[in-house]
Amino acid sequence: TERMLEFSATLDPKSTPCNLRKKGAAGGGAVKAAGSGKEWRNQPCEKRLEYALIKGIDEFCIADTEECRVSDKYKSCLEVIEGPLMDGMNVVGDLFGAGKMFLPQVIKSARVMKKAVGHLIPFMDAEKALTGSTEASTAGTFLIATVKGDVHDIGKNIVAVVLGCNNFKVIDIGVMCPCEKILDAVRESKADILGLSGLITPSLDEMVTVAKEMEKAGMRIPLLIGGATTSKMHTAVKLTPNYSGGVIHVLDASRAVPVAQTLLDKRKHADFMDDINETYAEMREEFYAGLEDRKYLTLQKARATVKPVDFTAAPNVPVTPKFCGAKAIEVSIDDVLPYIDWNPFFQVWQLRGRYPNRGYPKIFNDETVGPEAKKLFDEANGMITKIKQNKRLTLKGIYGFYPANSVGDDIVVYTDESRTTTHHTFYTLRQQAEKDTDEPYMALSDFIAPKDSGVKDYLGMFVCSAGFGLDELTAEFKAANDDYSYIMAEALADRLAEAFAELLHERVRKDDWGYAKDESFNCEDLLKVKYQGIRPAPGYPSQPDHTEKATMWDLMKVKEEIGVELTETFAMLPSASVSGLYFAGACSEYFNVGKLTSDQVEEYAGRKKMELSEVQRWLGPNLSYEP
Ligand code: B12
Repeated sequence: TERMLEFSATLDPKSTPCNLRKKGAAGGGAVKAAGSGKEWRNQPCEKRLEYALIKGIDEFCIADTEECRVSDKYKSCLEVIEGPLMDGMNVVGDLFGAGKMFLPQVIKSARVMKKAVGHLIPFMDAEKALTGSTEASTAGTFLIATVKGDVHDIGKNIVAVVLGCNNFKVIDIGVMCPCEKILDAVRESKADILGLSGLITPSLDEMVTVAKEMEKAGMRIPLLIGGATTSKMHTAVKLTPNYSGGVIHVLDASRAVPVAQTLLDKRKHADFMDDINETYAEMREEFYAGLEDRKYLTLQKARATVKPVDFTAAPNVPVTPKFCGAKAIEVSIDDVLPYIDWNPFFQVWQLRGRYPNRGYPKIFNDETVGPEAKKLFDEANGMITKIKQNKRLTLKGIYGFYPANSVGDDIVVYTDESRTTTHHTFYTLRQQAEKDTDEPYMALSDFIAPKDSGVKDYLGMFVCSAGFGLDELTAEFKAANDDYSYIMAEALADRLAEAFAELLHERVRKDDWGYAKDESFNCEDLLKVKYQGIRPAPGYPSQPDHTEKATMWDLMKVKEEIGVELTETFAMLPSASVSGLYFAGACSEYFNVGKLTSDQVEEYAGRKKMELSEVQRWLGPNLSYEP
């Protein structure tokens, strides 16, 4: 109950007890609506609430809750919550667990629940004054946080709502949480479980810090790990050995519930943890055996595999961009709409079509998820229209081109066309894991003409954000207890940021850099990367080092020009932002740097003039060895 009270603390003032009815008076929720699709309104109020919770209909929930409250059946508001409302939510939880309800529906159910509970709060306060406590049982207290430096919110929010629907008291302490803040919050809230979330790789290391500190502090509560960058392997290898209270990696929101329930069930906890620990121990063995088995080329040998590109002959002759330096731009939502890739949007909502209806738009034909996917898509477009009309989001970006050449595995950027003074240097990493083929072992620098070739080449870069205005928008949804719209707005801003990057890249190819003036691809082709050139992002597989973003920020004065900032672990704020480098050459392609050996890491640290230990920390997931 406390959880719901907190959920509803900021509820719309409409639900103050101004239209208080006398006990026993009719609630007025039922209507004569035969044949109107509202026959469910003729059922008793408990059944109506259950129906509304399952269907996510919030239209009548306050009237129906009020009817329960004033009926003689319930002695207190608490009984209404623990009775009909929790009963309805239990059905929702069961249906979701059984795969019969989908995530968007569950999040709408949570919205109904919050509104209903929010209506009861003022009455509960009055009851509390009379009778003392309004404490009720919960499934347990779950504290959730995104670790220091990371701005990941959406996955964390989804997990929080789904756990809330299953009667957990969820305390969400937000994003960018330093270790001390997390530990203090655990102590203060007497949390039963701690959940950590992270989107980018530096967060993996931060999670290790939290695990170690929990151990030092003698904590015993289970630690749940989730978020796109996390994995079962990382949890098994890096986290479990550092915390003896139990660490479990959880793949998605639906799995978070049974895991949390099992952990808090005294009869099941020990067996469950034994099982997890056994699996993770096996994984650790596999991991360390793999480290020994894998073969790598020395950096020197890897470099020797590179076949020189003739940058003086077609199609590799560099094209001179229209300008050098950086330009800030603003685009409209209408500009980017045609470039949206809707597939990750459906992934956020855990809606997956089955073959042959896998991706968008075929997902709408899927027998199981099709109708829900279509409804979600329509609602997403409805929200986009409102965001446009009310000018709620601003899309700001910056992009630039610079005279550049490669020098070994580095890319030097010159102050001007005279190419005499180095302005900045980008450092790239080369593949070393042995291949079965005679393919070269690539580094991004291979795609830029070497300095000693005398060829004038260029490097481009960009930062795109669709997150300006998002915090204000989501704060309004949060205040209205509308998690569905909150998560929807975040998911859409992410889509707009990526669509912006796609649009800008096309403009760059066709116009500003103009190396593919006659290109003519539809959106599907663009998303399949049929065009010439690449835009690898620091953090993506061909450049796993997030610190390289700092060079882009410095060169283009990103923060000063458009206001996108970097956190201490190089996440971007606002969170709905993407950044990357542009390589124009026909020879450029995406690849995965993969694992690196110490010879390269040591050399890389020397080139970057960084402490080896620091470089090893940033490149943690890419090390083929234990530092
Ligand atoms: C969509 C996406 C984006 C979006 C939005 C990201 C966001 N805010 O969530 C945008 C386009 C903005 C983006 C940007 C970037 N991204 Co991105 N992105 C993705 C992508 C494709 C999907 C992530 C996603 O949103 N999934 C849907 C959400 C709902 O799922 P989720 O976060 O995983 O959460 C679920 C579970 O993990 C779990 N969960 C989450 N937290 C918790 C916590 C607990 C306690 C529990 C129990 C469970 C749990 O439940 C959630 C719900 O089911 C992934 C690749 C992938 N397939 O995962 C890359 C990925 C996460 N991105 C990555 C990177 C590098 C970036 C950028 C740094 C790239 C760049 N230079 O521009 C930026 C960083 C943004 C920033 N602000 O700093 C990397 C991160 C790894 C790394 N190397 O650091 C990934 C893994 C891609 C890759 N393979 O390299 N990205």
